[in-house]
Amino acid sequence: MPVTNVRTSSHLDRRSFLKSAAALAALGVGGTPLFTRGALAAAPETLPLSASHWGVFRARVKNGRFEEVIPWEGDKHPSVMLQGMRDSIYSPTRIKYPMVRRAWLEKGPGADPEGRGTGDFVRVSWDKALDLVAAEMQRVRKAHGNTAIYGGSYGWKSVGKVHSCRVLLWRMLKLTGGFVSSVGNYSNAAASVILPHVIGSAGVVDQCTTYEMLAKHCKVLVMWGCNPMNTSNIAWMVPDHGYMKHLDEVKKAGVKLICIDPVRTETCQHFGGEWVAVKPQTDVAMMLGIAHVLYSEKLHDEAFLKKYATGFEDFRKYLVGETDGVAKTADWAAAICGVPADKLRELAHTFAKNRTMLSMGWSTQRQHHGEQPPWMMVTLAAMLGQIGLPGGGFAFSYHYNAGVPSHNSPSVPGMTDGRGRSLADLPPGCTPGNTTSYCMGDAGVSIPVSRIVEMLLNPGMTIDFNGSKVKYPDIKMAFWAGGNPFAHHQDRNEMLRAWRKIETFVVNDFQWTATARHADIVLPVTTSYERNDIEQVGDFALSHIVPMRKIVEPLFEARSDYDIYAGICERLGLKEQYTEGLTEMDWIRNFYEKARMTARSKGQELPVFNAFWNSNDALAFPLEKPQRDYVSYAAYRNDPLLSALGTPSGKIEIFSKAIAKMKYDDCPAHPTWMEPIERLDGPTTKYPLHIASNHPIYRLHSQLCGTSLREKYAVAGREPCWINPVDADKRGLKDGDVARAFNDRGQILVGIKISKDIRPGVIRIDEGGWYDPENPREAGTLCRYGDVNNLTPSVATSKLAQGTSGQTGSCELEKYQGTPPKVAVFDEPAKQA
Ligand code: PGD
Ligand code: PGD
Ligand code: 6MO
Repeated sequence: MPVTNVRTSSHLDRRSFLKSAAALAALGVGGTPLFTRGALAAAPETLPLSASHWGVFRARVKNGRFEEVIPWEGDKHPSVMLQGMRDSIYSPTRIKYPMVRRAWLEKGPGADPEGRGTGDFVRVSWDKALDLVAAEMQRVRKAHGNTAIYGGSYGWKSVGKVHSCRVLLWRMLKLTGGFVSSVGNYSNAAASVILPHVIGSAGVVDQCTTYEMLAKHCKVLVMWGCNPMNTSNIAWMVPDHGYMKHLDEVKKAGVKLICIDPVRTETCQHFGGEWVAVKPQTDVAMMLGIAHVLYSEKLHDEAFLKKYATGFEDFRKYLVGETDGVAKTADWAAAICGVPADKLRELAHTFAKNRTMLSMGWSTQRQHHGEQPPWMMVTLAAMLGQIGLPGGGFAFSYHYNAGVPSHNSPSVPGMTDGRGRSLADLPPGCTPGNTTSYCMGDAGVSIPVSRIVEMLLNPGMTIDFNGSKVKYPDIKMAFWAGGNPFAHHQDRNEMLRAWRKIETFVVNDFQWTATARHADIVLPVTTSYERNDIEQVGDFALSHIVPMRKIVEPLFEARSDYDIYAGICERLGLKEQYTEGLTEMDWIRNFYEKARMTARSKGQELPVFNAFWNSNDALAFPLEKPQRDYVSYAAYRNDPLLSALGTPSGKIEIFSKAIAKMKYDDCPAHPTWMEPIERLDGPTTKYPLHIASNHPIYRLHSQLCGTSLREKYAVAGREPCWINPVDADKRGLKDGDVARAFNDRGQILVGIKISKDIRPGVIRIDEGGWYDPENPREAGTLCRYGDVNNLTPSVATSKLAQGTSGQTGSCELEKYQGTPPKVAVFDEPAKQA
């Protein structure tokens, strides 16, 4: 295989790094030079290097066509998802031309909103499409103001510092007047709002104690709804997949793995871990049961709680039932969580007697009252008293590539939405640094991101949000780039009805997702393989800077988001301000040069831009001992005064006065078990099966659903539904059957996959399946492919975080009788003219 001999940072220890540094110094480069060895000899141009959410790769190109994906030599565990990438360029789901929904084009904004999703589009020229968008933005702003345009545009887009389409959209919307934006995310909204009250930081994207330290010191690693072997396959930037090697080191060291999860995960199976099949959404009760054992058997660390935490006494009263008359004993917990009381007692003893790391993923906080599980886990870890010790404590990001040590590298800046604009670009009357919403360019309104449907349905309504109030604006126009709300948002049918209130919906994408199909104006964009960019490798590893080289010329009439917004700005006389006169390559060079300056302040000398770019190779950075030996909260443990936490008390807050002051009925001032609206065997739950809508193994959400990768997992052409044999037998279901999953919110078809690796009473239908309505005009219609968000509720986690509860929800399942309808969402829309 004609590959460049790249030395990855994971192989570049300090000694060899210094050796290669010396070699480069001999070439006359000043400072500490940084380059992979192979980079000095230019790699063959026929294998351009680029990067994606699935990893760094090389592309074999023949006659202008991307023929083969070759995983990068530096990626020791390349993701199978890389093999789906190519198809997103060439599959029938590719959007070829600018399209406008016929009713909108002929009758104007707001016409026949029920017709969205019927696929009745008219092809228009780029000039016409951009004229229409620019004019519609002006019409809406003039008639209703900037707060009538929603541009929150949540989504995972593609990687790359320049073509960050969501930021590019904001840049355009700010420059042209302003818009309503969003705060938070669908991933970890509840945890990232509660944890600052508890530990003084968002926690969810904090580096964790390195795997190397776990291998040395940890005895018990608890994966609490946490499956790194699936979810660390991808990254927000570019995954390094270094976790796999490290996980194996932990396994080899003999660390005991306990997986508390309704699914026996890949991680659990790989480790030969112990599977504790908890009932979903009952983790807080389970943890309270364990906490009660610790407390009643005096296994908790009083000295730690006294020195490093506040509020244990208030929590203790709740734990033993002094406040509500219910002692949260192991027996009490077992009746709720389905794990026998003896097992809870055993877990309490195991945790207390061994160096234990409690590692939680994010599914448990994407649930009704999702603020409570992370808070309770910190409380449990505080009771165990091992926080800040090597191999002990709690963590919220092992499933997200953390634990892999961070390299010493500069950060590469990316496109901004215009906050840093120059004086000449500021609106009249503004000076730099003036942060009023007018000068900042937005409309001064941001909603918690998952409240979009509630906002559309309730203009003028005021909601609580983490101690503040948010008033919903009245939205007439929405613009989306880089996200798929018709996959990611909950309660699809409620959403469909709400969307009818929008007069104009513009979507930029390269594939006919359900979102694009429900748009009024569809603008075809380039994939990241059809443009140049730059990115960093490893969200935590930060091991390389990678040139993302264009692999093929844009197909059909696709344009980059950057060019599209520049075209809209041109129509409004703002093109120069938008582009600052810079081309794609100018921006890439600019961002690289800024990283080069930052590196200099670290005593590192990066190659000049042309050398970097033309090397067709990734630039590697060194790994140093302090990063390899990182132990989370060690600084706090060593000096709680000097390294005080960012909470009001400077300590871990088991009771939060700040939250107490908010007086929310759904988020009390200490971790509390509260019944969710629905749960398995819940007191008021109507449907018998809990739906785990996990993150897919062969997709990133909905990305790659429209590709040939589907052949690896689809069952009878539908999204798979994992079900325990006990539940399948009860319903007469067999492997490979098509079944209808339904509840009061919606109905979908799925393909049955019987597995003992899922707990009885729980089915698993992964999020991100493309929504394929049988009759798009009718809310509640059957989804033919299996978009699980037809079944999930849109209820917020609580007034505190207003996060999504996508992992809440229950349904029933029945064998589909007759011939199932054909799946149509992976073909081009029906009536393009
Ligand atoms: P993606 O499929 O990544 O999903 O939801 P998100 O909307 O992020 O969508 C990205 C879209 O951007 C794709 O349509 C892709 O084609 C497009 N795109 C990619 N690159 C570009 C580009 O350069 N330009 C433009 N214009 N478009 C581009 C994810 C969200 O789903 C998240 S993060 C989570 S954590 C949630 N998880 C769950 C869950 O656990 N359970 C349920 N029930 N629901 C969930 N939804 C949430
Ligand atoms: P999930 O798959 O939703 O992933 O990471 P997150 O950790 O949220 O859930 C993890 C585990 O929790 C699963 O094994 C599930 O069975 C278990 N679980 C579900 N409900 C419960 C419960 O009530 N209690 C307990 N104890 N366990 C439960 C999400 C993260 O993954 C995010 S936010 C994004 S945006 C990325 N998305 C993807 C992706 O789409 N595809 C892949 N391959 N990888 C991803 N990584 C990221
Ligand atoms: Mo997410």
